[in-house]
Amino acid sequence: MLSWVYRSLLLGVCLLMLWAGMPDTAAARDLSKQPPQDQSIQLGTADSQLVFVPKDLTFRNGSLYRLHLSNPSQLKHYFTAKDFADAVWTRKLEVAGVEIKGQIREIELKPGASVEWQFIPLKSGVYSLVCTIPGHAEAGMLGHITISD
Ligand SMILES: [Cu+2]
Repeated sequence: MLSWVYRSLLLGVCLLMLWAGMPDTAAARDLSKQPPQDQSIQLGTADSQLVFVPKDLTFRNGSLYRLHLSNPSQLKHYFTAKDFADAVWTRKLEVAGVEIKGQIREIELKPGASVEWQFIPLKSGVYSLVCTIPGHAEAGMLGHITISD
């Protein structure tokens, strides 16, 4: 029969083993190290429709994403979602061999341009997306971005 001293010792050893296992767990919790999930959005269409395709995007809080933005149209467009931009941590924005790091507020895409935006959503909610070129939102260039728990 084990006395409480032995039981305490056993518990201590177990806790020590748990603690020894911690470095692995801590490394797995570095959210920026996870493989990115790909999603795409088009700003306008090749036949000049003033829409986002798709008009709604959904991301999961805490996951790393690589959002491919492209403009297949003949007009320039804006990806403006300021509240969404404030609700994510940007890992980088990559375009034609250039990486931009830091907070992103708004992205302008000229005809034929494309860019990759890597970010991790941090704050759940539904955010509005709009193209701020005069007349485009009125014509339907609007959408929503959802960050789910
Ligand atoms: Cu537009």
